[in-house]
Amino acid sequence: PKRYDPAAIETKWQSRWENEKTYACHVDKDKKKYYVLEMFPYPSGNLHMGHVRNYSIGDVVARFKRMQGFNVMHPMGWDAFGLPAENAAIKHNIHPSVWTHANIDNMRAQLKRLGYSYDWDREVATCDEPYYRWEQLFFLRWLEKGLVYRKKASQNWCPHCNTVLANEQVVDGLCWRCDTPVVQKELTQWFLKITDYADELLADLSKLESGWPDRVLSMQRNWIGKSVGAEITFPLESGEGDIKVFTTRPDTVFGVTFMTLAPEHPLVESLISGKPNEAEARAFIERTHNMDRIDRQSDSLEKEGVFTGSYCLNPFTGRQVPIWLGNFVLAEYGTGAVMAVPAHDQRDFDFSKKYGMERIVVIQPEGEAPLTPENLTEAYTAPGVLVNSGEFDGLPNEDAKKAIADALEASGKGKRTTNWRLRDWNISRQRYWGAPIPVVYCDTCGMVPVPEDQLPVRLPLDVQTHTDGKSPLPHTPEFYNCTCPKCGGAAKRETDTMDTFVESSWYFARYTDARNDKAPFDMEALRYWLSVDQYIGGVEHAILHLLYARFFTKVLRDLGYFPKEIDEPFANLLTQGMVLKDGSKMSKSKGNTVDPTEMIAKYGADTVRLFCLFAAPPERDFDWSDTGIEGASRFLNRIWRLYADTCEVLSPVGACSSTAADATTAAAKEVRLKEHLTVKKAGEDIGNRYQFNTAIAAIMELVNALYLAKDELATTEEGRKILSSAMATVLTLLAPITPHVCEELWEDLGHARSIDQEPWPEWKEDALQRDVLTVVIQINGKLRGKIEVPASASKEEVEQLALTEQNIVRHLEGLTVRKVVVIPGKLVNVVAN
Ligand code: ANZ
Ligand code: ZN
Repeated sequence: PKRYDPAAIETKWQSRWENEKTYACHVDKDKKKYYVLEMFPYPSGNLHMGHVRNYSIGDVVARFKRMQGFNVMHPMGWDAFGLPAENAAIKHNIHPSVWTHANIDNMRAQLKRLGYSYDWDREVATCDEPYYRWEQLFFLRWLEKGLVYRKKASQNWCPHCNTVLANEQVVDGLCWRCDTPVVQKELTQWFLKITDYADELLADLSKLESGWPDRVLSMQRNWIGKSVGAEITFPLESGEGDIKVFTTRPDTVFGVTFMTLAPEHPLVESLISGKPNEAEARAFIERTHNMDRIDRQSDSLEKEGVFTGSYCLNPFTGRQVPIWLGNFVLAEYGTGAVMAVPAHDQRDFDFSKKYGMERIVVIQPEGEAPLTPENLTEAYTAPGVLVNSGEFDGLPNEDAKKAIADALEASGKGKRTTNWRLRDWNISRQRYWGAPIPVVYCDTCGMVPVPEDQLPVRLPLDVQTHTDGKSPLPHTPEFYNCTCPKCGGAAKRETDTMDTFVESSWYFARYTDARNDKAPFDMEALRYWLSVDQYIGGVEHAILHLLYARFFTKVLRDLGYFPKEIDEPFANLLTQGMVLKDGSKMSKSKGNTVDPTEMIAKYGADTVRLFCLFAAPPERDFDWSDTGIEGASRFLNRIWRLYADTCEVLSPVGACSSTAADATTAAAKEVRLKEHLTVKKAGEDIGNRYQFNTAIAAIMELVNALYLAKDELATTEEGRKILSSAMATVLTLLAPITPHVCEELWEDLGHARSIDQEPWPEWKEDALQRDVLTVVIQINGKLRGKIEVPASASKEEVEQLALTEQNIVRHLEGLTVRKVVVIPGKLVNVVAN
């Protein structure tokens, strides 16, 4: 054939795949399905190398599984609502919709130019009404079930983006998008009751243990944050009311020397008012209130507090306990009040040191010098036996937890409880470019859901976008003015839109029947395709996106939209590493990005794909390197040349088609052995562990072996069979990785069928059998020589050959052989003295 011209070959095959809808898939109950999915991109404008790596990994899996005979679904779409579209609208005076769709068109073309085997008929864009309308339907169902509710709450607010941020969108006190310091603001918001599912979300992590990385599982576990303990009631000294605390350590209750309340605690006002340090307390409250909520949870927070002037009483001892306010106590966790035990809790210890509070040791380590308030240098948090604890003295503290909880329940002074770190999900955003929340507000009827037959509530496209970044919806009467569905009177639409994490929580299911305009899903399609067999994406989504998608799966199952048996969305998860440049993350601001389009223009898509897969195992970060991509390009050119050198003598046979009878010479045997070893290794490396890099390395070795043997093999009929088979194997194994060049050479060979239709090759046991084996010889455990023995040789024959080997004979001179151990095919150890 001609010179290797990647661009020409690649565009030829890409248009063929597109015209013939090669990768379209359909439910086929006679075939086993495989659903492989990469996290869909935000249409920011251009693909970056991280995308290319992510999708290249997914594409190898998809193509590999097809070759293994699975009915593969491999879809792609766009996570298309969100803030950057609005920011671009402001900056470039272009409508968010125009900007988004232009970006989608550009990025779709880029994906097609990379030759990914997507079923484009299933493409979805979440900003399009045929997609988000179903989300509004879900919202109505949530309202009916009480799964969504409105609540006034102090929210993280980004003054620059003019929106509420979820806790996880606040990074070190700054907005995750624009790095503006976040402030707190009281707002009425819509919340989804993810906490109703906390138990199941935690318990079902055990179903994912074999398919998800441990790291992600433990991040999810911590985020859900189950804490088992007790609630204890401390009556106020004034006799009016009480304070309830949540503690995981009821065993330390006799060691309480003060109480710490969140400054937002509802009792604070009555506790400080009229007290001598009221002014100081108020100043403290003001200061802490404006602090970032994430900072307040951080271990490195400088603990500060103020005395309220009021006291409560320890329910077990009657001891008077001063009530303080502390900046580290969170209003939304537990009861917003902490019983402080400075001898056994480090935060309380630090606090007591700073403000001079007493410490009482109530847990004593066994068999050690007694701890005293004076010799404590830090809180003692390890197990021990109770002291200074009345009737509970002498109990090991784990037993005391139970005994004290029992006593609390018997006396009515408290109870066992469980707390969760997980909070309900605030899904409302004061943004324009999102799915409208389908409710209206009527002066007479209050909040009224939009009736189902009036859905969708269309996001109006003819709006004036505001240069100050505010949502135009509350300023667009054509949108918000409406009639009340209940009473027919004038009403106003909700102008908040949904968090874009809502759209990405169910897209994987929509792909199963993406064009359905009667219902969000088709039950039969869901039953066939779900769960996703392999999900691939960045570890930055390890908590939120994955948790929300898991939550949605359970909710949609309970609402009857998903099959009952589906309770987890993603059976297997692969979190790929980053593509770095000179050891740091590629970013526009650092000016160290590598543009995939440029690389494709220079080397071709196959080379870019090959490099991304060869550079490192998928979970690991790797550095983009010019020599690396050059190397990948050289390898494909080398295959092309190998083919050009041999094509005259090659016949269009399948992989692993030569037989033992064809292997008449040593060189032929060696090539056939290598061919089958490579098939074995590549299959295992790709199939079991996604170790594409080592699979590729093995294929490279096979290519080297073919270069060495090709001239000799070309001279005989049998040799040509060996060569043809091995060449077919190289192309077949590489087809999922570099599909275009493999298709091209396959076609040039004269095959009628595309290489896509080839089954994944199978190695044969007989081909792995060597005629001659290399055996190493040790004398008293030291390596002294090597021999080649026929594979058929008996232990006795091997021993005989070993003892007559020159070097061995020399080393044994003057010694007596005591024992010879033969490990067939490997080693002979001679014991002599
Ligand atoms: C007394 C005690 C003694 C505690 C001791 C610990 C050790 P996790 O595991 O995270 O659930 N706490 C309770 N509510 C809090 C709030 N709103 N803000 C800050 N801290 C709070 O932690 C539970 C423990 O954190 C509770 O147990 C309480 O301190 C504190 F030797 O109670 B502990
Ligand atoms: Zn009304």
